[in-house]
Amino acid sequence: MLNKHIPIPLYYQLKEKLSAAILSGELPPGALLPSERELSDHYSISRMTVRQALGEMVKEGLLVREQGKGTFVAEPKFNQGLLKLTSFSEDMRNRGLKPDSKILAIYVQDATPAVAAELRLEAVGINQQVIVFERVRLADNKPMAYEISHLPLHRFPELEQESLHSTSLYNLLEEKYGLVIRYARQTMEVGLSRPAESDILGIPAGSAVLKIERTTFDADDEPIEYVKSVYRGDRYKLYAELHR
Ligand code: 16G
Repeated sequence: MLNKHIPIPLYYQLKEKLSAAILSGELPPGALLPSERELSDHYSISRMTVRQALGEMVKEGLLVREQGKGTFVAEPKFNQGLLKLTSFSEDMRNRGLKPDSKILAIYVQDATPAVAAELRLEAVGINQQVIVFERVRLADNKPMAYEISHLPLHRFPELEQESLHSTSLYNLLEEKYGLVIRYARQTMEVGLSRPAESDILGIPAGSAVLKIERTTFDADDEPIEYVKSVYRGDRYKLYAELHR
């Protein structure tokens, strides 16, 4: 029960109780919470107080609201390491999840000036076209990220024919094309999902997302991929080990 005789607000006490139940596993990921009315009856507090506690927990990413269905315990976030160059497939397998992709589109187009600069296609005589892969990345069949990869056509003229369903791009480049993927430069920024991205990722429009841009280089220091990704903010947190 909540204690009305101590100077700790009731909504805060309820939050603490629910958070402790989530942490202990008593309320596991995906569990449906009792309704606002049930919680207010059970704890003898107003529905406003319940709403405040749940609202804050939704904002903090501990709970998710699904319209018409109720409030659920959120899936835990993944720690995404910042120091190793890994593929999505490797990341998911390391977490014991099955990686997969849904291909939304594969096409060849002229590189925009920004993409041409990233992939160093500006030199005279180089084919300025890129192969573009638009993929939804899935973990255990749930959407995690949306990626648009651009690869220089002159390096991979046959790549457009490859079936990338359930296949790792990095694996294909390494195994079939004998490429050595050496390092990448990456920026990450916080953003809000656009309506189309929200539909693809199955999240409400305007949700917090992580926007990542990466240029990947081979052993000769040549750029081989420029990717723009939108990662679900409710499933990822960044992790780094810092030394001094
Ligand atoms: C990661 C990379 C992406 C790369 C993909 C390869 C980021 C932001 N993106 O998702 O650039 O194309 O891995 O994954 O990290 P795959 O080998 O499983 O296709």
